[in-house]
Amino acid sequence: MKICVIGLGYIGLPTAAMFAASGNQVVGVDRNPKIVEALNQGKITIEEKGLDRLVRQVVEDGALCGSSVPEEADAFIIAVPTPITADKKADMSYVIASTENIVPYLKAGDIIVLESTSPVGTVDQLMIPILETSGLHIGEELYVGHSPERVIPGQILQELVNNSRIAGGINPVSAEKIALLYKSFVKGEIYLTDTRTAELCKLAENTYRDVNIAFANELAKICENMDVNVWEAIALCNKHPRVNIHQPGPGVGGHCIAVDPWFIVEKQPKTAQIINLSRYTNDSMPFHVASRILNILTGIPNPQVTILGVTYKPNVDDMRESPILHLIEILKKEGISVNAFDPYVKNNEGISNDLQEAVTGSDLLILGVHHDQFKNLPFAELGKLMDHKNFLDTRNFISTEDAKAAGFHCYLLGSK
Ligand code: SAJ
Repeated sequence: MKICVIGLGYIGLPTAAMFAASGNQVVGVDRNPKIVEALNQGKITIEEKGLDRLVRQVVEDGALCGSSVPEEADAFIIAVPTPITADKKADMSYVIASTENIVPYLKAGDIIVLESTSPVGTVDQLMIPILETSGLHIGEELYVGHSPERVIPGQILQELVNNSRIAGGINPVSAEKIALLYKSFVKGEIYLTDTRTAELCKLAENTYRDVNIAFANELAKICENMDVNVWEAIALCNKHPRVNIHQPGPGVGGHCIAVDPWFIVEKQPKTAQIINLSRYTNDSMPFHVASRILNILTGIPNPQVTILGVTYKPNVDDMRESPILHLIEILKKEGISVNAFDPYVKNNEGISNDLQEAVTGSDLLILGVHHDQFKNLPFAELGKLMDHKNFLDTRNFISTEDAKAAGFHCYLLGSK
């Protein structure tokens, strides 16, 4: 099959490479010429385990190439961003533009799949009217639907193949055609449904996690007030066979969990109460951590802190919607001087790759993200470089024995 993948980001590029590696002829389309140029040289512009090798291979084999415009194909996959506006509404402009851009290249028999996470009704209310301008009959000549991915950054290639996924069609035959298309590389089960259900499922999956994390974060605040260690309490609760409380932390980041629940709230503002409150609860966490920090720094003139880890989750270089970036902003507004250190974030002004330099003169070390390499921090050595030896762990990641032995005062989010 010839497949045109529109959008070569975190999802589009790996998906394009997978289709190409499984016997299809794939054109990856992106409006960013740098991404297209790099792809045509077999190079990638994002970091994802194993992706560089796979892309190099399929480009060398002639199975994948980049282009700035779509081409005629048997299937079109739209994997463009659906960001959120300042007033928490889905910005569908990229989906609209991509749908319009493929219309001139459509022919009878083509399959069109929206992969981008989108509000319920996007396929039937937003895309179908545009696709109808092709003059082709929707559901009979054009097979249209939504098949959202379920992959976790850092394990995208493996999860693309092994996870089950949903194929939602505008009619049953569309769902079947979409499922067959993805079966070229998906080994997991593919479940057929309609487009609206598929759209809702994707949003509900990430909202499930957001709501559960909000519950954990609320428990963390409660425990701080009640002299209970939330981490110990959650671990013990989770021994119950039907309880699975998530982990508290400095907030929720990433391009999915911190965004998708708003797509439900936008459409159902009066009904989506728990979802709405959970978003606010998780967004409140950087402020909560900042208030703990201000308390710890009480009495220290011109305080300086060092934050270890700024990405939105551990062991990746991705800073999208990172709550730590938000925390840094809040602290700076409070007049605190902030150094940030992250071994994953390269060539970024303001984020150091030199731990010693980042802690020198600091009054407080804050663990923001639990990258594996932070497990054994050299507290004795770091303490010598600091003005005051304070340590705040927002992830319950570090056993504080070494820190305490080196003279640090240790604090933990979710504990007094
Ligand atoms: N987090 C917590 N406590 C937890 C778990 C996570 O505070 O117990 C925070 C993390 O620190 C991070 C954020 O939540 O800031 C999100 O991280 P994540 O690893 O949970 O999720 P994402 O955004 O990387 O990927 C999610 C996944 N969705 C679910 O697990 C339901 C993934 O499967 C989706 O494909 C992806 O969103 C997506 O693209 O929608």
